[in-house]
Amino acid sequence: MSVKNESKGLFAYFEKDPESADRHFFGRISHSDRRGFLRGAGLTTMGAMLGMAIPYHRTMPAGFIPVAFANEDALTGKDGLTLLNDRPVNAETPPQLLDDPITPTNRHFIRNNGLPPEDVDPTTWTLTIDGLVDNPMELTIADLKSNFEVVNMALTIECGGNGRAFFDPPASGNQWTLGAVACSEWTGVRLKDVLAKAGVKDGVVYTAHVGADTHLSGDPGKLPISRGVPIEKAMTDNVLIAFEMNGAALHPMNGAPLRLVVPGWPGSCSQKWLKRIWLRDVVHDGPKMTGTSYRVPNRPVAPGEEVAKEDFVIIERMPVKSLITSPATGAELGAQGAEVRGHAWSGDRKIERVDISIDFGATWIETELEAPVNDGAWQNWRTTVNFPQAGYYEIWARATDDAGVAQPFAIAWNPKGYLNNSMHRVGVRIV
Ligand SMILES: Nc1nc2c(c(=O)[nH]1)N[C@H]1C(S)=C(S)[C@@H](COP(=O)(O)O)O[C@H]1N2
Ligand SMILES: [Mo]
Repeated sequence: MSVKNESKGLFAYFEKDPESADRHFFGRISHSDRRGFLRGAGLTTMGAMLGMAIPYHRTMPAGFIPVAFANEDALTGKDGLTLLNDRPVNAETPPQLLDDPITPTNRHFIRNNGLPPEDVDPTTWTLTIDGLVDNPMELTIADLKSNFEVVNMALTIECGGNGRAFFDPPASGNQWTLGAVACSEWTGVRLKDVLAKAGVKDGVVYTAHVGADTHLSGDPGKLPISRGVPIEKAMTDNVLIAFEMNGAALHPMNGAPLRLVVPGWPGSCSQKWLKRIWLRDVVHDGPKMTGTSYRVPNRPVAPGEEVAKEDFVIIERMPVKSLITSPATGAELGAQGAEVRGHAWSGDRKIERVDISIDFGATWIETELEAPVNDGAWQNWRTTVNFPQAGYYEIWARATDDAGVAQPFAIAWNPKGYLNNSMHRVGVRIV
């Protein structure tokens, strides 16, 4: 079923394919001989959405959707996201809905490679730390909270494929435009503190992350995705094992009850529904670590060029980029005093300046740029613009980081459509 660029009502979605809708939104499994009943996490999710328990849930049929949700969007608990794919669920946020300095949970994009787990009870959830450690550990969320310092940090997560939709020739995969990026506030413990307690043995080079989601095939022996990071990255101060998002429980689609957050690196490093971190003496080779996944050619290539597999390298930091969150494309504005604002980020570097242009790049206006609230958070910028006369204008934004690297105008094409950091352009009418 193709649902690209369509935001569907929950009812429409359930009418079309009630069983898969059930599975995706509430984790309910129906069997051919027996109607499945909502239980565990699915029931918790539905209850949370209703704001109360459902006493007669046992007699609620499969594919049933409470009438109280009549006006809910297909993406429950999310507001205004565009659904790019429904199996697995992938949804991005339009730029103008990313206007907040810190991204609210209902505006955080969703990128799933498989089917989210059904049982996400935070009281029984455990995280295993094993592999090349002195003391393998199995920790509950309560253990994490009581044995390690709990920190709050605003951290940017961007999918490696954000911007893929603009590639020509096109690259296969989710056709993300601009909105597979967010900067929420996460509460958790530092990965480095947990690894230090476990005791990192000599010879460790990489982490390996395992989540509780199911492969699309349903095969319990297959992981949908398992990535890792070099141990040096894992031991930095802003890599968190998070159990809260914006001061509340994680959203089920954003990894409840526990996830990694590795800011500035491809979102795929930030394992959701986190169950295990395994330390290895080789570069991790789990699903979506090998081949051409989250990799780019080791040299610039021409659009459409074939690249040998051995010439692909693992993506580490994400490139310098900015987003204009106000005004939105299509806005009608007065000529005087229009505020232009947005965010900028650059892997694990800081942004030094953000400039905008209203004359197709001929001249640039430096904006007021804020410092990040902490290391790993995007930076907010704004300025006020006066337009000389009525008409159509484009506002372009160009961020420059502290290594002096600025965003390009054109996309550096690569076969899998990663790392598109070309400038964001917004078209406005001055009336
Ligand atoms: N277990 C698990 N973790 C995962 C994924 C997944 O499919 N399964 N997707 C990854 C990818 S590719 C991205 S971009 C981020 C997105 O995080 P979000 O869905 O909370 O926005 O989660 C990452 N963590
Ligand atoms: Mo991603």
